[in-house]
Amino acid sequence: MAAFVFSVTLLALSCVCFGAEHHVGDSAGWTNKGVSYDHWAYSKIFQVGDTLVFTYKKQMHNVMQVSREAFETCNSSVSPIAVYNSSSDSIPLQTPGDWYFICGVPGHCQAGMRLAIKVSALPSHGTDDAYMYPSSASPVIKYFSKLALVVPFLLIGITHV
Ligand SMILES: [Cu+2]
Repeated sequence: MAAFVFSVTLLALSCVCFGAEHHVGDSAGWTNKGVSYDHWAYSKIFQVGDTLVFTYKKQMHNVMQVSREAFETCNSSVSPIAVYNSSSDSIPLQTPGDWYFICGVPGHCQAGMRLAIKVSALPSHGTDDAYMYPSSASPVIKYFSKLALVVPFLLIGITHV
């Protein structure tokens, strides 16, 4: 029972303290086979603390984090901010603002392997509600978020009596 409650607590905490994982291109991954990454990103909300996961065949692609200019011109010869080539790259989004990624293999950026996202700030270590939740969150969401945090601790207290 205690183990169950503990895992529920971890789940509840992970929802608040750790960001979402975004798998770029969903099941298609990072590819030059006709995925629109504009379209993929359009429906997503990216926040500080989230992680981008790029999955692809190592021999065929890579991931370069680049400047806006390099993104717009598909110029991979401008020194990139970061280069990833593990075939499964988890990139933590640590700062708010615009992030740009391209594939550095010649022709691939032009073929659509380019991703621009906007990361919004969401400080995750505050204790005040105003810092933990975006001001747009409804009171109901705030209430249940709080409940999700408090209830498992109450349960732990009960099971340990
Ligand atoms: Cu590529």
